[in-house]
Amino acid sequence: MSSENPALTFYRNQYRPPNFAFSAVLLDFQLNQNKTIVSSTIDFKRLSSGSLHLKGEDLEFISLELNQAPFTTFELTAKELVLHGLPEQGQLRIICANRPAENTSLMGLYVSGGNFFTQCEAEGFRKITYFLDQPDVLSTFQVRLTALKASYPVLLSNGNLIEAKDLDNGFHTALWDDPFPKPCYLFAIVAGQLQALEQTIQTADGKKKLLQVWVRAQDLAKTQFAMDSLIKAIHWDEQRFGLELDLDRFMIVAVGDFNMGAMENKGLNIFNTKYVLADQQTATDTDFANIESVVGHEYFHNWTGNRVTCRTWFELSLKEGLTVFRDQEFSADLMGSPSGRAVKRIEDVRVLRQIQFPEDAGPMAHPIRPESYEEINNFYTVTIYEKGAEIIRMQHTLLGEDGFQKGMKLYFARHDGQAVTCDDFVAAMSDANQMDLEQFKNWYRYAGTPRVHVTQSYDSLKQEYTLNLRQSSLPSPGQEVKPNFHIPLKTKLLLPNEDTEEWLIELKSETKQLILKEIPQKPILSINRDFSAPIILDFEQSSEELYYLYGHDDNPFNQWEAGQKIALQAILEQELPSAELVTVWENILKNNALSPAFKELILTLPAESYLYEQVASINPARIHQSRNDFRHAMAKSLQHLWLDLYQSHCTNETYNSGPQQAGQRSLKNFALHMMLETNLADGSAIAFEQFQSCNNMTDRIAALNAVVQYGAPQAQECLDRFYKQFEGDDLVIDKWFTIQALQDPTSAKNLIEQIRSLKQHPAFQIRNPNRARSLIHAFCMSNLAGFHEISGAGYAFWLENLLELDKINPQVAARLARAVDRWKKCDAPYQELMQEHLKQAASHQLSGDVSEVIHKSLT
Ligand code: B3K
Ligand code: ZN
Repeated sequence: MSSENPALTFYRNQYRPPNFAFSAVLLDFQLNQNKTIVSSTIDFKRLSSGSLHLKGEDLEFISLELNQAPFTTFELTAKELVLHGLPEQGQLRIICANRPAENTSLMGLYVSGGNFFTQCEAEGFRKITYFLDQPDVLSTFQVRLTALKASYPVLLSNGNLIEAKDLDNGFHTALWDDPFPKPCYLFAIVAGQLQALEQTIQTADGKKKLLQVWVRAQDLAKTQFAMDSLIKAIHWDEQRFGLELDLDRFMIVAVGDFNMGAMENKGLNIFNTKYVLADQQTATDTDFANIESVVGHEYFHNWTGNRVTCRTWFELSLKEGLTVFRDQEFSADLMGSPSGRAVKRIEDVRVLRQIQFPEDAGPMAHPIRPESYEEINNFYTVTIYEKGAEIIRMQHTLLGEDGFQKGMKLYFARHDGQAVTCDDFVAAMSDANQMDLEQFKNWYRYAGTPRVHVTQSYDSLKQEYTLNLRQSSLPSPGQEVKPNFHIPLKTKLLLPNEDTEEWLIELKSETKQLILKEIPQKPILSINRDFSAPIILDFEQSSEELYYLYGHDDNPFNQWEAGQKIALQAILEQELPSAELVTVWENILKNNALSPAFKELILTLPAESYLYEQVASINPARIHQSRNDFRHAMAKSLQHLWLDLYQSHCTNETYNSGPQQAGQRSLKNFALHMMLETNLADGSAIAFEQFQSCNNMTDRIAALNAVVQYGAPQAQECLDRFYKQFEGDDLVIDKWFTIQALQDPTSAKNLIEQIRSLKQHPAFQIRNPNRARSLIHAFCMSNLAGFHEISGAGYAFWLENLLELDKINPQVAARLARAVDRWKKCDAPYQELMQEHLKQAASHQLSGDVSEVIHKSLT
């Protein structure tokens, strides 16, 4: 059954090209927090008949002129300014006003920390001025900013600064020019009290480029890592993709109030402070890695997104899937070794399976190129991004690096400066390589995770090995039956004492049988190596074979995967680790050829959200308990190793966040947690000591987390000291809230009451998205056992906060709305309780963002 409300829904097949082109736009801003006046001068040309429909939201209309004379044949509604009877070409001048200080949605022009910022993707430009706010309208922009100099000394926009001067009575003005035609979603301005870290670099063609990272003065000391990441990204894109920076100046600006991670505005990227500011005292190794990857991601958009953009928002994965693939490859290359690359791959697949697989099986499931949406902001999802990246990765696997790069060259040769579709991308890949990718495009059209069922047999007399593959798919919303997918499976038959080759199986029909001859002994199948296809593998491999793979697979991803399967089966059967498993763990931990980072991943158990996907009906408390029991038994069975592991991975080296040191710290801190898990007498004392004496945030937060999670006697003292030490440092105080939001409900007393009182803490600011997410979203979406409390108290907390947030910021609220979307898959009484709370939500006046999620969840 489809859950669409046709009155509110936009459909991909209803696309019509715009009937006007806007060649050049001049925007003039008189910046004032209470009321900013925007005057927009647009050179237009008619492309086809009809009136011109300009979008506009929350604007005060002031005046309209055509060719410098008043224009009166227009209609004004709450969402549109419609101009009738326009000539073939001419110039429009529209003056309107908006109210930045009142804008809590953080879309359009808003104020954060006294400075002005904008966010236009996807449809925020219409909150700044009336415009053809859609990505297939490309114009050159000139932007004049005028403001009081003392309050707003810095005035930034896209492109090059061509004029800056002082005016009378304390005002000043700046004029910016962006030579590249762009859609309005890539427009940005920033104005206020900011300072920049600057560096000039030379690109491969010998040109000098000015790079700047703009932040508040007090944050300047935390910008070097972001700058270094930007420089690495620029060089990497030149070397691996042959793509150069096309502007003389490239700026990153950090803002504390931001709906998502960052935004790729042309030449003026705006970032959540979380993905810019870092030093060893305040940022963890993971924070550093995320900064590197997000800085890379936004920079890579300059080609994949900005130079070639999307024709409509249905094509969002054209730029997002491709750019995530590029940032994943950037981070993997920077890991500097094949084992580092495998660690990165495992981390990416974990995210996919923990977050995207549930989405793909739930009521919000959608293809990476959706056919319809109500609110486009709800489609900035792990499906569009992370599954989108997997679909690019599969093309890379099918074509190889050289073939893929040939496809990219053709894509840019054909489409530079255009707004195009996913079909155009696949056509470039296909044409450059003479490979038929027609069936492959089903990955763009259908939602849901395909399953591949595997059976095998071996005939020792004939020395023949037979492999049978069968693909199948479950229905998704609006898609009952699905065709076959083109599935690339990297495969190898492992034969003890023999070298064998990996090859690629392309499963295109429903079933496929492979008969391999001259196989001297029963092989062990290693399939979907490196997770070459984003599928669920249905393969009942014997435990003997799994253990062999766990011990010997030369593909580190599949080695890790075998261990995950063994643990997963045991946890779901409510069993404890077998003696055999403990021996494998010991061997892995003692194997010096394996990196600490890899060992830590090997020991990390499958996440609860992934376990949820493996059962027919979810009992959150039971899954939590059996996972905890398994972890406890693991800690006990290896307890003779933890202290030594801890000590041998402590380092005196000068801190850096690179993969070697970060891996050592992650394994060391894992061992620390295991010491507390087993109640080893000195575990909490060691944690306390580490908390006090460590020189970096990774170790400090790990120690704090350990004492809090295990309810050690020092927990409250550590929390208090941590708060005092970092009071006023927003990003660190976010961590302080999150640690408490993620406490294990089986050991924390009255967890929901604790969360409620944290909401009353003076440092809690619901209007700040990072802070709201650090407590509310963290509890409802990442503390599954705490949230799914059997009385339904977690759901009541969810509902209150959903309604409160929706009034302030619909996008932040709509993310939270997703917390109960898998209600149908849960046992009683969880299911009924969640449904009841969803119905209650639906009975309120909701934003379009939240309403879409709630109604689709209920269908
Ligand atoms: N393109 C932006 C996301 C905008 C989200 C709008 N709701 C960041 C990124 O993917 O790089
Ligand atoms: Zn992106």
